[in-house]
Amino acid sequence: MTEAVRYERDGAVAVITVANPPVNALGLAVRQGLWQAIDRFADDDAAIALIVGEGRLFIGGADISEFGKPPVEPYLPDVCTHIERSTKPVVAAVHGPALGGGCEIALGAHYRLAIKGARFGFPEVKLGLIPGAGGSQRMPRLTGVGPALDMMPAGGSVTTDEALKIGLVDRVAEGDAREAGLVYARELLESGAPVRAVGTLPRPAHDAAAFEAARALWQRKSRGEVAPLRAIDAIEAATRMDLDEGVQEERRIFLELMQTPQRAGLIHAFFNDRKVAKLPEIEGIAPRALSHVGVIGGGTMGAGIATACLLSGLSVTLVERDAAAADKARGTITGNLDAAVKRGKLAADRRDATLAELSAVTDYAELSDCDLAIEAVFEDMAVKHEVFARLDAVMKPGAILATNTSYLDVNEIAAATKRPGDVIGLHFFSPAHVMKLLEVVVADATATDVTATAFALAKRLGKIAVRAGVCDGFIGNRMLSTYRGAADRMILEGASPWEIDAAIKAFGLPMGPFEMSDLAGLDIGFMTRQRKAATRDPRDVVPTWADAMYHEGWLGQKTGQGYYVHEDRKAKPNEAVKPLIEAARGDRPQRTFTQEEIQRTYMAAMVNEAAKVVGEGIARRPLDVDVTLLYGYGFPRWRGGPMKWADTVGLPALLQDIKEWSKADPYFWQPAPLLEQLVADGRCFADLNKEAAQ
Ligand code: 3H9
Repeated sequence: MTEAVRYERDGAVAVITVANPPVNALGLAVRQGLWQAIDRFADDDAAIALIVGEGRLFIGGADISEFGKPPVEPYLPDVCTHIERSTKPVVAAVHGPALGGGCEIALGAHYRLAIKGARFGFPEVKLGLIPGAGGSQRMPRLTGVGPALDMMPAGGSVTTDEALKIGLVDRVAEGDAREAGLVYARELLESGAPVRAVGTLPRPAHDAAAFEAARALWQRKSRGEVAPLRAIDAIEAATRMDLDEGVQEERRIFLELMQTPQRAGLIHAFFNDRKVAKLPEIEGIAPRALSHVGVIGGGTMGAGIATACLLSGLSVTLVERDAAAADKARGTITGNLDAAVKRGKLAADRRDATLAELSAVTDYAELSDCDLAIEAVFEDMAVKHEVFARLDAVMKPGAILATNTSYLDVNEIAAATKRPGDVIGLHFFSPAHVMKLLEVVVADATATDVTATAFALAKRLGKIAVRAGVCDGFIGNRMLSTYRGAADRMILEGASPWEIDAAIKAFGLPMGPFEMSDLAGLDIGFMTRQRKAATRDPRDVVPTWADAMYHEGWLGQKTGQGYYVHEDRKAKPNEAVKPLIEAARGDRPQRTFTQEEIQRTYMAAMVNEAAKVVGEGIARRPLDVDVTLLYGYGFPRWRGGPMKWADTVGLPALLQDIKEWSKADPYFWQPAPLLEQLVADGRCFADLNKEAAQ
């Protein structure tokens, strides 16, 4: 037996314990251990076996860190079959999550007991895969194809009660998995319960309409992602094939998906979600205590931040300039909380108590008790200075003063206080109670425990925090302004906004840059251009047609027209924009763009700016850029992020394109020094991520 699996006897019951912290993943040692345990069970006189997981969960699935490497025997599908073919009954007692391979081990057993609070799920598609150890074949045999079609293409899970209802488990119990499992196993023994292999159950009925509906749904929803549709194929195989053949077909699809860049991108994203908060500078640093948060400004952003804090159990004092504005902010937050109840994010019976934790006031003095204040007022340095001076005067010693600015210099804001060490940027994304990203902008003087507190706050709010340094736009908005610039240049050269939007959506983003302008409001871009006008390099390109649209009052969705005419929730290209673009193009030579050229130009601009962001230390690692774009800008997760995409297409080819384009536009297409360095050294962004982890 390996150390990762223990075998012991409790009377007639052989207890097989998977003990592979932190999540009992089914790595080689566990697979070997389970195989040997089943052999030992066959050889000794125990009458029934019980499989349990040690620690806080049953089994978190296959060992993801082994993916991409050559598989080593015993393979997981064979382990599950080995369990199922035991000639004496095997029971699985599941507590906490049983995910992917974990669920498949339970399905290999003959009886399944769920401890209240357990969850059964198949998250494989979130890793670009499908269940690969018989799950797509055994679950439909137990539950019919409907529940499998609901769960597997979505990467979803069910609670114990739901699992019982659909027949995935036989019984639900409370308490300790081992104890409850022993009781159940003994009961089965006493009743003479036979071996009952799921794999020998008849094939599930083929419900053509259900498959058609599932395919239509996932063709629409998956936006280029292949795994959800392949999961449906695997489930369908269960209706046509016997178990062994079906398991082989499932394995074939699984191994095929294992070779795809989508699988690599999604697994890159999975590990980055966890690595992004691992920063040497805050390791072992205790965060400051947080229970009461002040929010300054009750507009969309301030109200969203207040909502996010309330939803995570913090008390909030929101300051507005007068009673009417404070009332309005309270109204917005109340609406947000009601929407959270509807979306199942807040229990209906917690709604009033949550709202009671909010006070909307007009006097800064009421912030004196707050542990943290987050400013979300107008983006103007003079206004920020005034707010921070007032905060400095009223906040208690040790309190953190944060700004939600999306581009202003946090060092300059900190200078308005006598405690720059307590000042940090917390850049939320709108709507702040929904969007997952939080850019933590660490200024020159920010104390490390303030940074640690920002990361702890993000975790509490259920957000993903990325560390950023100070520069105009930090990581995300700085990159946005560059790739947006590439789109504007393509327009001047002959592409239409609608072609660009279509190409970017085909790449996998939910929206193109011009749809985004319409959503955000064209006034936002106009203001940014105004702000930058004084310092703009004369070689830079200004989208004069967008200025003209602003002056026409075409601000996008809120005025009914922008790049699109918005009517009845439908958007169609706004033909009236064409003459404005023609005027801006003047007598520039025009050309056509293929979708691929548009995507490559846009992406090259994004990656080149990102390489500057990393090279200057604004982002610590390429993975910080990837996480920022995934969670704040809708970058398709299955591509892993722009840096992962760049590694996949190859940095030398990308640099070559940039150098080629720089002949015509040397100002915009300045290759990032880091990109040139990596190409010269024959390295890639993944190498930088690895070095940072050492
Ligand atoms: C599969 O099963 C395929 C099969 O169908 C067929 C195969 C042939 N492997 O998330 P946490 C690490 S596909 C390796 O912070 P939590 C994680 O990186 C798999 N490592 O904990 C982290 O490491 P570190 C299907 C894993 O309590 C540490 O464990 N399964 C794995 O918040 C703690 O993780 C999944 O997709 C793994 N499977 O949440 C489940 N899982 O400390 C993926 C975690 O170095 N996992 N790690 O940063 C999860 O959803 C959550 O981790 C879980 C625990 C809910 C289990």
